[in-house]
Amino acid sequence: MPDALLPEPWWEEAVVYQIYPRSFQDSDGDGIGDLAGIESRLDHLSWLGADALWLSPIYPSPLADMGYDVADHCAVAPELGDLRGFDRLVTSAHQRGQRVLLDLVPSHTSIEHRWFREHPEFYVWADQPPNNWVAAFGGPAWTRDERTGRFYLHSFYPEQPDLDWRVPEVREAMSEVIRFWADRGVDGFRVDAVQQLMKDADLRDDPFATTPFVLPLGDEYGRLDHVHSEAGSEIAVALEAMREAAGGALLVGEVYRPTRDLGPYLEHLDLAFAFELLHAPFDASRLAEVIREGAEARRIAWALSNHDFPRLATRFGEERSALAAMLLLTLPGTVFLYQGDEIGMVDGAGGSPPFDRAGRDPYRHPMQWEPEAFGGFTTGAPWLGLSDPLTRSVATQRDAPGSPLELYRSLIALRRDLDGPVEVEVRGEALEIRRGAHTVVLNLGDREIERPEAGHRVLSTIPGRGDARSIAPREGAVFWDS
Ligand code: TEU
Repeated sequence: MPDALLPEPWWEEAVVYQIYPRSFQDSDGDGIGDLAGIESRLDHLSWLGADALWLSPIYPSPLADMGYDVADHCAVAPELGDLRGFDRLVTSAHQRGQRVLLDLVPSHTSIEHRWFREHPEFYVWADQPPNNWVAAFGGPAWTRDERTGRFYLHSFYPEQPDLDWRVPEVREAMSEVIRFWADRGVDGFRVDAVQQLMKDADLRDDPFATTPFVLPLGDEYGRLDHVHSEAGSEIAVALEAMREAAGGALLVGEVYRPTRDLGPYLEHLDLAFAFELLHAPFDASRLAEVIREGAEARRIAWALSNHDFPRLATRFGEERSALAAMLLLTLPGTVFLYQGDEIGMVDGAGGSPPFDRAGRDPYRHPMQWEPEAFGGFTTGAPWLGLSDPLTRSVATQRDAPGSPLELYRSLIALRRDLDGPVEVEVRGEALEIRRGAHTVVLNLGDREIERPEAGHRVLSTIPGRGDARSIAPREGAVFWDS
């Protein structure tokens, strides 16, 4: 069927809300967020206008990588709930018209997964480390297994051995996982670390990097140019298997590569994140460049933050975060929001000792619902202390003009009226985004600038601007040429 005759997939213009399950809402007072807690907060997503939710991993895990070390792909971690609770959550979300995405972690398992003991042939082994590859968070990518004396490959922590996707039984096992959840009504998957699925068949050394990678990497990882340890040319073999198992369910890839490299992934995945936007400095020319490139690549999932990187409000400060929200939510295509960004949550202190060895606790603090000590997140002792619930919470920002929450909600509502492809232009320090009859002007500079002649202001990041004739320093405004 020609593309034009196909019905638009549900995710085409969707706003997907990322939930970090341990930190969203606790329902039983153990201090850890859980599925029943998430279910009890679904109305927040409806009120905000989100179309779908993505749950970071909910599976049993020894938590070496906070759930991205999966010990059983077809179960729920006991502290988060159980399969019946999961089914209830899916039903409740669907009743509200919300789609549910799970996090699929196909490139590695936990070292405690039964496959590692029962099916060593699912993993990549060598008698001695065969190359210079390093793990994403530092240290060698090969670790000696005490039982066999042989070395296994791990792209991340040593507790996360890499699966070998060249092995047909691995593809079949992971396809079964996909079918298991799709049969339970899941609408799609965010696919973790896709660039690490297929490596060089001959396990050749990575050369030293001569120029910095387009995206930030850990110091040690960034020293090498990952031409052999990542992005293997046979990626289609892995992605085809996933596509076949997923059928029409959404597959959105976390492909940590520059936008220009996404083509081969998008042949099988529906969407891939534009990490260049997430990491772009807040500078009009660079933003214009990454948006144009993403729009050209099509089928891009736009996001400005997630559980791996410093929070938006910490990176940009309050005023510029409002501009960033306006930018994100006026782009065409699928948009992902990370829980807490809608109330301007900032990085917290992290655990002591830290839960995550790579230092990512500060981006994973519990959601702040109420202006009270534990933020309405739990009645017990929170697993990770709250950051600043007395300063920022959903309850105090709801219906408060000028609050980040009100801005997010208005932007999502306005988003429904935006149509047409995106045209971006840089005007001095301002970025202008045109979508059909709407023009978005983000004044990133310190000087007042002229507003577009036609149309009137329908939304501003600064309350009380009415239809003022100029655009204030660091104001973002949307104009509608009716
Ligand atoms: O992240 C892996 C990933 O590809 C990058 O986002 C990573 O930050 C990059 O390689 C920088 O070196 C995913 C999850 O989002 C993360 O939380 C997990 O720790 C990781 O996979 C391993 O499963």
